[in-house]
Amino acid sequence: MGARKQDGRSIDQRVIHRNGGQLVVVSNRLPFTSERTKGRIRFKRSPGGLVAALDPAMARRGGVWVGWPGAETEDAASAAEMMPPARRSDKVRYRPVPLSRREVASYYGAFSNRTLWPLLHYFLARTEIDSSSWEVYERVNERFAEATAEESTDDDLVWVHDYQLMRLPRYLRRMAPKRRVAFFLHIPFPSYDVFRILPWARHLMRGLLSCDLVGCQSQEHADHMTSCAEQLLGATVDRSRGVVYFEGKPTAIQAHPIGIDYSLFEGMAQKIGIPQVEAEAQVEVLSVDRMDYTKGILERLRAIEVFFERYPTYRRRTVFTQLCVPTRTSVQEYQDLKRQVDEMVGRVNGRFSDPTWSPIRYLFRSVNQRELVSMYRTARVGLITPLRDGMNLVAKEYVAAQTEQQGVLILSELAGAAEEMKEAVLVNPYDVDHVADAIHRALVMPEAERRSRMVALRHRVMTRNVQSWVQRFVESAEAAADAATGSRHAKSRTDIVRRRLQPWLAKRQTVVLFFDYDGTLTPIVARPENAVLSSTAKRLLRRASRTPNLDVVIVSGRALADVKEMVGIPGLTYVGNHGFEIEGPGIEFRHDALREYQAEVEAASKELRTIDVEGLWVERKGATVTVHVREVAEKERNSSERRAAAILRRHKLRVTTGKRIVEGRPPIDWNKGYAVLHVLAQRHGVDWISRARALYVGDDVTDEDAFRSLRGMGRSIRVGPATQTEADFSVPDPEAVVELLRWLASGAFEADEV
Ligand code: ADQ
Repeated sequence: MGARKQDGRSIDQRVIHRNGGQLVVVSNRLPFTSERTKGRIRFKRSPGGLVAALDPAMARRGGVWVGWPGAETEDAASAAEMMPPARRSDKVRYRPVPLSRREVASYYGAFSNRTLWPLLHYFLARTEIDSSSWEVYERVNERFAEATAEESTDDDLVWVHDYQLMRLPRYLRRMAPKRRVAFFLHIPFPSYDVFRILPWARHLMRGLLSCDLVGCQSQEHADHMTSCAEQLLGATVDRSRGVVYFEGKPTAIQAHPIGIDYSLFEGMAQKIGIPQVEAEAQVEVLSVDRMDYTKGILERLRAIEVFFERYPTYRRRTVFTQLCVPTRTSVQEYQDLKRQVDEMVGRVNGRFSDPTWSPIRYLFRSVNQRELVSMYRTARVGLITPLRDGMNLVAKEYVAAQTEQQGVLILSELAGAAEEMKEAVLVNPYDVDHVADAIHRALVMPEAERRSRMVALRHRVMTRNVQSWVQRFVESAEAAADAATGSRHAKSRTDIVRRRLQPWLAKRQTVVLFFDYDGTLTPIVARPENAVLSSTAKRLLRRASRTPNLDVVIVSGRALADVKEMVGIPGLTYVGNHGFEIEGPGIEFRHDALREYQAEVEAASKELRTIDVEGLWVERKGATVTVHVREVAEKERNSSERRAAAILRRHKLRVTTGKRIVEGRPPIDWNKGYAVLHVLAQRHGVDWISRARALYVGDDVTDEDAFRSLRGMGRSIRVGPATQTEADFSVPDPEAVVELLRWLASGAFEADEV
């Protein structure tokens, strides 16, 4: 792509941001919509909150914007025609993604707007389930991903927007595994019980979890998304950090409430000045929405009707302005809604109007920003009552334009904005009686109360503006992308395990820690005698042995004497020979099989020593014997293992294979798991479970027996890549075990917080 990208872009269009890469925004719509009328192409600003928020931020920052130009086109060439001519001053370069008539109908009209939109807004009865539109959604998302892959490099940050493109990150990750990808959902994310209704819920979740960061409008939406990841895909969740691990990769899920360009709205409001305010004095209560059923327009009109019934003194003195911007006009539901709103306005006006006054002024059109601000400025009450909304920018714009701090904001508690705008008069939009009373309360609210509420609201909208939203989101996305690559991953795994264990460990007086030796406390090395404990691990084990209420047990396949010598710390309990020998304070145990099978093990060892293969050697360990093949040439290794196993079987020993070793032990039901339970009962009584917590850390297949024995009673950690294991948790390597040991030895798990 390099050449094309360099060729197609002049220097002033290549705007570099902090990390050397550029911001590549991807959204369904480009910020303008092209229309072909009478052979000429006209460009209009795209409606809606996403463009209202991002367009000014991108214009300042620069970058690339990938999206659909708005007209149905069958190929890339005609899509390019639908683009406005580039100006040298533009900091943003646009990459059009063409959509055919059928794609617009299925991907946009059907799956995005008749399946996802209603379901994510909790309008279950309006949700349509149709697998053919899902297939088109998939294909279009893949095409957007292709265009995005072409327009970006691994230094860039790709920022995907909204519900139309939830599958895009999955495709992009496949095409460009190292791309830094973040996603922002502008609309609500519902609870698990609602989201699971979608037959494609898991696919969509996988799409989101291909990102480094997913941002939501509120903490509530982020919490819902996190539990969906956990319940639908079995992802591991670290709630305190807001990170989900899926397919070995972390995704941060965070709340990033969107803001507005505060200074733009405030500046325009100041310029408009007082005389025009007086000219527009009739306007008292204002509502501004896209014409959408989620915005609660019908319920609001009903509340206005109730208001005039209950409070007749406001007749002739109060005017409600309902400004609606047309959207999705090709979708049937939206045509139906428009008809219902028209009828309802007609009915209420017909009922209350007199020759000089009508209660509702209804405008169904887009107005320019100056007109809009002028209306915000003069309205005594901003009546914003969506039935469900991701955020709702109108509420924030109204507040920003209230430079005289005279107005009152009535806001639906079901809008994301309510999480931040607590000083508004909050209402349940379905409760029309309550809304009618709230309008009355707003109109009679004393000036002092109006001012103090408005000052607090304005301050928050000013500080949490769209510029700081972009900045914070981009920084968080970069941090999340860094965390997803490299060593920080291992550290965060250990942290997760710590955080999950802490409350559990803290519930009992005593904690019994079982550590396997080779591969757990030390890295695996070619010869067992070289597997020496690091000085840090040794120091920490010594410290753990002195920590009150900690009981440390070392469990090994080595002979008891051998493991005791390797660790060399007195006062610990040592389990050798896979559990056949145990020694520690108050325990002296040798399994009977040691004596019974001694002769067989001896004979097998002798025969094994006759295998003449370079690098193979035999270790005799009391009741067991181990054949080491790590140093055998690769091509001979498998056949040597097979020969050793055959000899052991001939001597009626049970064979286990581990990391380049073959072991023979007495064929009886005894293993590390039984030994662990024996130690617990001996040291802490058969009812140990009421007094002690048992935690086992191991890396080997023979440790799986211990994981199994402790299931439901204790906890276990597998060291190494998360393969098939019975363990509850996994950490990557012995270094991570040392980190855990550092924490455990300090006794810190007794504290409330890690
Ligand atoms: P929307 O559902 O489009 O956005 P909203 O946040 O209210 O909702 O934004 C609407 C925008 O359109 C505002 O900037 C408003 O000024 C403008 N607008 C509305 N009517 C207009 C008219 N008649 N003329 C001109 N402009 C008009 C989605 C989510 C929201 C979320 C935003 C941003 O549904 O919950 O707040 O994205 O993330």
